[in-house]
Amino acid sequence: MKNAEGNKQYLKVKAQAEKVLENNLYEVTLNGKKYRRTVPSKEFYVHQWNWDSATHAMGLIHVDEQRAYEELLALVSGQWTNGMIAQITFNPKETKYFPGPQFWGTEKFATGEIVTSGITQPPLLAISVNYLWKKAKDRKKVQEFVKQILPAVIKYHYFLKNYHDPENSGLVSAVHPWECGEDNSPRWDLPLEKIKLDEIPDKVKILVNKYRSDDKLGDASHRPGMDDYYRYMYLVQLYQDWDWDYHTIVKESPFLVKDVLFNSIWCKANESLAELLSDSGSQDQAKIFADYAEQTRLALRKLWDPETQIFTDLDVAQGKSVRIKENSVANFTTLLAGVPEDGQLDVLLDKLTDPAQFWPAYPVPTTALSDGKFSLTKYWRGPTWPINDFLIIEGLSRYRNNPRCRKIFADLLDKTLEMITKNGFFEYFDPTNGLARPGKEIDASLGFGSFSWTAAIFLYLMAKKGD
Ligand code: 2M8
Repeated sequence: MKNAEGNKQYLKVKAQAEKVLENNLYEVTLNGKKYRRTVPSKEFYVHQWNWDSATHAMGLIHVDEQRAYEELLALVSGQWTNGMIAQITFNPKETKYFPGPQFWGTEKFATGEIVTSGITQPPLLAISVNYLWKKAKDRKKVQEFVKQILPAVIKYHYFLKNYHDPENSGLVSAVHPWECGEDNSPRWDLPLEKIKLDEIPDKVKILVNKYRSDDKLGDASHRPGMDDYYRYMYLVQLYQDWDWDYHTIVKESPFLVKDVLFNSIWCKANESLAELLSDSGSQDQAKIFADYAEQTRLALRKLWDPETQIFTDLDVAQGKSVRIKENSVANFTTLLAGVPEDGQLDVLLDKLTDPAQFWPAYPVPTTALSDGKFSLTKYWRGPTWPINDFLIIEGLSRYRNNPRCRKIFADLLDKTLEMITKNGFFEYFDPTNGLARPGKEIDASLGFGSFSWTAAIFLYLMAKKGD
């Protein structure tokens, strides 16, 4: 959609995107202070999610700068004393989401009334703060905002480094599929299979059977299976039993992975933090995070598997180190961290633009179409997710001197905007036709509709197109 008519259409959809974010705003007073947060979707995800919020702010900065700041300040408001910023910051008035606050045993780590889950998510926060810093029009306000939020971001990065990479490998470990963000990706099949269902205590299964709610709201066949949920909640139970002590969790957990996507974001986030610190005149501190970034980039390069020609995740639970050889979208997120060089870059781009693998009508699917594990509808096992497109578009823009990257960047940007324009703000999409549900009317959605992530990414990409 490149003509004038198309541009008019985009502007209409832009206004709709703003409306989605407006409707998904909620206000809550905690510890005597008012917070404004954006929920991913009022249908199910009724709390604040970490990497969703970091993305929301990157869309909001183009429509309401103050709200973008408040979104991130609300996100860090529940930071634990060890520095952890959680996957979920709960809204105490909401009950429809499972697992809600009562299932985590995290009350004693709460900041007064601000209760969170016990794990984190891909650390997009510093990338988002740096983006706000660069884009805000009111320079005085953004300066105040950066000054206010920086200590929390620094503390969060030290948390990730010290507790999630205690061996100083450059790669942080994720302790839960929910921490990775792409929950039921085929990449976690192998590590999860090792948690045998008969090892999981009955009380965990009973709890899941009784309280699980996502499968009652949407189409259950699109969601992770019951066996996945038993394992997810078993891990939550184990970590509660270990009192959320991350030294123990990282040493003992049956699930521990070096996730390529998480670490690509980690690398870029450290670069972003270094830039922010350097712009604020803290050169010495900036160097620490620039070094973290470089260490991670080098470690990611070592994940290249010559046989499959993929940057592979590692299963590192309980002292082992096993490559996970899944042909997934995570491979391309390495662009964000400037990981692929020369020969690898061409292989990666060949894979990305191959219609039989990752370049159907509406790329980029989460799993290669040619892969036996590809599913058209099952959550993180096939569909196209705007967040992945966003990460890859950002990654490609890093290689803007390369003509091929420039071309793919422009194509993917247009295709993602078009997909959302044609269908609306769904959680994810059928990569083969861009519809929200194959063969059905659009209102029967893939995931939930009026999704903040998708709306924010639309706003972000519109701005990127104009850059
Ligand atoms: C999904 O994950 C949550 C658990 O965190 C769930 O399925 O209940 C994922 O898509 C995750 O990446 C996302 O942040 C969250 C909210 O949109 O939903």
